[in-house]
Amino acid sequence: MCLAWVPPGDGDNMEGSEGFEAGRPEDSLPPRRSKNRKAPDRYEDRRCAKMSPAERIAMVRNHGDGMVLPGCREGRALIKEEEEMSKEEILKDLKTSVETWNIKLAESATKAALDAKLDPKEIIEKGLGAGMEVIGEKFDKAEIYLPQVIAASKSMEAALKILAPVLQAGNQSMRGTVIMGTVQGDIHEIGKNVCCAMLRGAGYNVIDLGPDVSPDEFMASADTNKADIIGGSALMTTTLQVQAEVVEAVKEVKAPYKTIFGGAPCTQEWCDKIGASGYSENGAEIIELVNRLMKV
Ligand code: B12
Repeated sequence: MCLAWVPPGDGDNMEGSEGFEAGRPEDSLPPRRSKNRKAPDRYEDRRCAKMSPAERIAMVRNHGDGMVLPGCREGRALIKEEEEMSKEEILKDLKTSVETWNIKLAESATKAALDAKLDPKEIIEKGLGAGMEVIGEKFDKAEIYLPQVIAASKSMEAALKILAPVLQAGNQSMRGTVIMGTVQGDIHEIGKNVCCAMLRGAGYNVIDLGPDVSPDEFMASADTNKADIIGGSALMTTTLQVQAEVVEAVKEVKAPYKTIFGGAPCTQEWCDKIGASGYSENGAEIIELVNRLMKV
């Protein structure tokens, strides 16, 4: 009796299906049966090897992880590749949206990035932030002017608005309170907003005082909110000095607040010099910095 032929819906163990497909007479043992796998799946398995990459992707997508054939495994690899590609494309769109001050693209690319489960940190740093870097360079070379920079920052802000609730979700237990603001005389807010979003995402209660914040305003808010840390952003060499004044204000009344600073002209050396508690170069590192200061 030859048991080599297995009708669709009866055989299993489909790894290397050639024997199965050809129905070799020497395969005299009945194929192993599995109660877990449904007949139509096995039928699809056999078809898998003959499919185009696109068909394999569709097949694996329709069947989840139930597939075992090499052809279908390849389908999974193709899906991964496709996802990687679309991730790269989304990051590129995010960067382009800021670079070309396209608010609609910034919003749609941010939503697409969240749908594709990109890490908000990556969305900000590798996508939107990369676009803002280009804007900064072009502005420095006088290739673009203030109106374009304002337009670019509006795109960035529109995207950050979409990310804010996502960053805050799931972080009910607050790790500490941080007062953030851009120092007096300085209206640059984008970097400070990025830092606020990052810290909120990391579970901190962030009170954002906005731009142009005086040392007294920082102190008053820290007292009212029983803050742990005061963070001040300065984007201009002329406003850097206000960071030193914030440290002085804290020291003057021996307040327990730690002070952290950042912004393009700010450096670790400057922060050491003025006696600040910490410095971070970007929004990703600010989380580590604050965790360290809070001993989290
Ligand atoms: C966008 C921008 C603007 C926008 C700001 C829009 C807004 N809502 O914020 C607008 C068009 C309004 C603007 C106005 C002006 N700008 Co302007 N602007 C810029 C530009 C191009 C980009 C800044 C930016 O947003 N970067 C992107 C963010 C994500 O990066 P970031 O700010 O560095 O923040 C990161 C880190 O620094 C760090 N960080 C930031 N803050 C903090 C805080 C803490 C606590 C920590 C720990 C870390 C941290 O983390 C952030 C995230 O990664 C810079 C050029 C540049 N290369 O920086 C010039 C620049 C800062 N501007 C400049 C100038 C001169 C001006 C104006 C005076 C121009 C004018 N003639 O009116 C006015 C400022 C008026 C004022 N009183 O403030 C100069 C400053 C020169 C200097 N060294 O003093 C620069 C450097 C341009 C240049 N090369 O001349 N500007």
